[in-house]
Amino acid sequence: MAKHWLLLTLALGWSSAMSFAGLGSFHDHALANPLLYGRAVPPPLCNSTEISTMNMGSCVCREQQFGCSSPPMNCSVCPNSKGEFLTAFKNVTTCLGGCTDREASCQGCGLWFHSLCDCLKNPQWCNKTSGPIKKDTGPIWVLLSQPGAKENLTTTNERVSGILDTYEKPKFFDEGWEFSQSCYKPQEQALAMNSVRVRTHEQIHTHICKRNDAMYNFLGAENPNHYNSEDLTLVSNYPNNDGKGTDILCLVVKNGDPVKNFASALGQLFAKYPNTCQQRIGQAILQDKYKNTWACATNTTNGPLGLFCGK
Ligand SMILES: *[C@@H]1O[C@H](CO)[C@@H](O)[C@H](O)[C@H]1NC(C)=O
Ligand SMILES: *[C@@H]1O[C@H](CO)[C@@H](O)[C@H](O)[C@H]1NC(C)=O
Ligand SMILES: *[C@@H]1O[C@H](CO)[C@@H](O)[C@H](O)[C@H]1NC(C)=O
Ligand SMILES: *[C@@H]1O[C@H](CO)[C@@H](O)[C@H](O)[C@H]1NC(C)=O
Ligand SMILES: *[C@@H]1O[C@H](CO)[C@@H](O)[C@H](O)[C@H]1NC(C)=O
Ligand SMILES: *[C@H]1O[C@@H](CO)[C@H](O)[C@@H](O)[C@@H]1NC(C)=O
Repeated sequence: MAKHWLLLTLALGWSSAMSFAGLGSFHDHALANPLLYGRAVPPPLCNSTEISTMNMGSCVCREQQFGCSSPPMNCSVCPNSKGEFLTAFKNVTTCLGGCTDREASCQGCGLWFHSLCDCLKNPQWCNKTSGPIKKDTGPIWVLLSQPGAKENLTTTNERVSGILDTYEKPKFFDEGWEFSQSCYKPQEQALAMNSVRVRTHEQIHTHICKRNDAMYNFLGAENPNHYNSEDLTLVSNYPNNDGKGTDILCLVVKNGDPVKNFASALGQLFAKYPNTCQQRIGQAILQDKYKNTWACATNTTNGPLGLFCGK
């Protein structure tokens, strides 16, 4: 079957082959050719269930998509001081629950249907994982490091949109943050997970970025003894520099050890600040020059990347 598909693709070109499968407009010559008709059906595109179960032996991954064919969503963020819900525009058609098959042609699900799919299908691009890439086993964490990509990310085949999915069942997501810490270089990089408000992909992912030197210097000057390794504590010295008043709240782990409870700590933060705008919360990890590892939540308008990632 794979051979037939290759030959068909070579003979007709991709778009005709797609039409043949009924996925595009129909071409008469495909029907008229008895050799092709009813035989070489191209492999289907991987669906969400196949990706989340790593059951991908007979499907192919989508190319990158742009925009979204169905009307994109305005996802509600949180009420402003007048009680009006604000919205964040997304290239997806559902705001909660991760990527569904109906969103396969949406840019905001490209991380799931294209990047993660490619990674699971091509282990040479996906050679750092928290477990084997094997169908119907439990979910794993993976490092997405496609050759030529301008940034590496970590993600998982557990289908969840992002940060607010992590704290109610924190074990798996605490492990995800640990996995991410095994993928970055703390001497020069930081980790960051965007808020609901600013993220552009609706599949959980952590950015591995060059660290922000201003934050590196700022945290290096903080006294770690004013913090603990369990709870996110308000950094009272942090300048509210986006003009609207924003907070960062951190826990710290000493001696270069990994943070093991970052998703759990987010749940404790929400319990302590029940009125916080959850859709503005982002999370990030950065190690200072004394090898203290700072794990922080932010509620800045533009998310944590601008604060923890540099250029
Ligand atoms: C996903 O694809 C598999 C294999 O083609 C199919 O059996 C399954 O029904 C599909 N799932 C959905 C939800 O369409
Ligand atoms: C949505 O898709 C369009 C078209 O590719 C793109 O220009 C825009 O930046 C995307 N918006 C978001 C929020 O991802
Ligand atoms: C999203 O919001 C924009 C700007 O407020 C509006 O023009 C657009 O119609 C909205 N789209 C949907 C699908 O609600
Ligand atoms: C992992 O993938 C990279 C390319 O992304 C490659 O250079 C490297 O050799 C691979 N390592 C292993 C152990 O396969
Ligand atoms: C991504 O990760 C790979 C494998 O660890 C590494 O070789 C590559 O330099 C990284 N890319 C970036 C942009 O950091
Ligand atoms: C972060 O945002 C500012 C302003 O938008 C609020 O004043 C803070 O209360 C808020 N901090 C938390 C923890 O919710």
